[in-house]
Amino acid sequence: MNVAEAVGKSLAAHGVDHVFGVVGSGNFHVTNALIAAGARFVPAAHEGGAASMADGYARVSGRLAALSVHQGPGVTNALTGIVEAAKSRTPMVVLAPEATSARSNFFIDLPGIAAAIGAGFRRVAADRVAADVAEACRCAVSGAGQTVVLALPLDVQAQPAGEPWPAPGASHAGAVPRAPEIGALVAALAAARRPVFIAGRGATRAPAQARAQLTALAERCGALLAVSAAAKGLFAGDPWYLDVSGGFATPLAVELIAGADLIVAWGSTLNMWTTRHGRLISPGTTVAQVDLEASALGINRPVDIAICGELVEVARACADELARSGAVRAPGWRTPELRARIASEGRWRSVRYTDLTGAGRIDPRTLSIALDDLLPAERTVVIDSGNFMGYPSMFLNVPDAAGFCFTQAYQSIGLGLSSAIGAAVARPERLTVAAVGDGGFLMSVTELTTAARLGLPLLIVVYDDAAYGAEVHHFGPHGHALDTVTFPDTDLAAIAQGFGCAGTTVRTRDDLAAVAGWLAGGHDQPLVVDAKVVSSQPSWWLEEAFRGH
Ligand SMILES: Cc1ncc(C[n+]2csc(CCOP(=O)(O)OP(=O)(O)O)c2C)c(N)n1
Ligand SMILES: [Mg+2]
Repeated sequence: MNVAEAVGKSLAAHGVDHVFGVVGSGNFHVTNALIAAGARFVPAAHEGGAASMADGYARVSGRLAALSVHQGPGVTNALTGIVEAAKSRTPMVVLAPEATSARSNFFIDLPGIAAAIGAGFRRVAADRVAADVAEACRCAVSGAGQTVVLALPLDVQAQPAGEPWPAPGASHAGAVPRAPEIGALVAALAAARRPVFIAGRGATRAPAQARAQLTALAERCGALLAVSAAAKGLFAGDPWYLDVSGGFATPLAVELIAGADLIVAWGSTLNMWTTRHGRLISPGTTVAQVDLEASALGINRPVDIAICGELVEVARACADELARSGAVRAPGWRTPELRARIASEGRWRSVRYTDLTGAGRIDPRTLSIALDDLLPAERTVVIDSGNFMGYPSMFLNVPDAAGFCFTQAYQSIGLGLSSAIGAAVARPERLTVAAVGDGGFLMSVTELTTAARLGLPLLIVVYDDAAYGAEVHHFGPHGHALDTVTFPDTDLAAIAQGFGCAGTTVRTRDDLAAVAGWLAGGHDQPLVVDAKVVSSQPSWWLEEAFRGH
């Protein structure tokens, strides 16, 4: 067996069952070896698409994903998607062939690139292939997760794999952390009258366990439940769930979070998005943070109680300790009145607004609410970046944390469509809904060919304002010329049909009958909805975004 074959076989043995990519000479053999070992290869049109597909697949399936690209330009084409994955700590291995001679046209400084984007790096050697692959996989899946570039030097790939296969002792087990000191948090939980839990991306690594332990602890101490946008859906269906804290928070969530006397962040760093630049947390509120990584503690704001530990274990230990102490406590603010308020005011669709639909354009709120009514509850919602992004994030319900894929760690537009394709591959039994802007859509439109070829149950909703709306709303009020950020109207439904997808244009609520028909028809062909949206209003979440630049 040569090195390329051994790498593929070894990755499959570590649980890689899907590999996304574009095949060239440098990754031909390793990709085929993965397929021969049982993995499914999903070919993309462009490496940038493949990277986001692998990222979306890993996020939604909770499994280790692989990306396979050609050396040099294959790697650089994929970079933006890899950066998003790396910043989000997506467990992903990038199979990156490496031209080792600087005289090769394909040469790039691969370790330098990995270092520059915050990805892990490992180079396979012929005499220790299985151990190198095991180490890359271990780094990818352990702790908070990591995106790892696995360099496959071209001259090494063809050599015989010198090591017996599989390597003895290869294991995924990470170091067992010491039980953290939880006394201060238990005391704060026992004393609090209006606690709020905010769960973040760290809680989505093991969402079922995190939900179970956090809701049990919240019930014991009368806490309300919120999430950062990255963990939207984690507590779906719980009567004390306030949905997202931050830019997308409902007025009721804002009121209650600001009224908390204790906020506990579980796997959330309480960044500027989650706290509206700190304004959501009132002065005098005790703030606690639980995180697997010591470096994350207090990174965005000072915290009164910092605990480095696995949040499921910490929550369980806190609940045990509160039970042991036998403290009988008042329900805090878990009263029937507040429960009724959360039921009636806790979702954006119950907040009144003036419907601006007219003159051939639909109000994006009306569009989103109508879609929420129309689409099956079992859905995966994937969001691209742009001015539009709050509408689907706020108005589309999701069934659980895996039902929401928010690729915003790098704030890139153009990743949403491919992330959605990966999500749909991960959960084909659920309808996947990609919500994108027209700018982001056109940036990634080439992957419609992949969506059509795979016959995915995928609804692509384009919030089409014929502009880079984010820039229009940011610069327009200052009187700047906007020619560089507005486009002529484009018939996106016709473009979709050209790729072999279904396509329809929506200008009014009634036009959504085409979506209902597509849903009823079994939807084995993706549908692109070109929703010509009203764009007269800037979004408040966008203003938050520009404050963070
Ligand atoms: C790759 C990339 N290029 C440019 C930007 C800057 N940018 C942020 S939002 C935006 C406009 C996006 O337009 P569209 O997808 O139509 O969404 P809209 O803002 O109109 O709702 C741009 C260009 C970015 N974030 N990422
Ligand atoms: Mg736009």
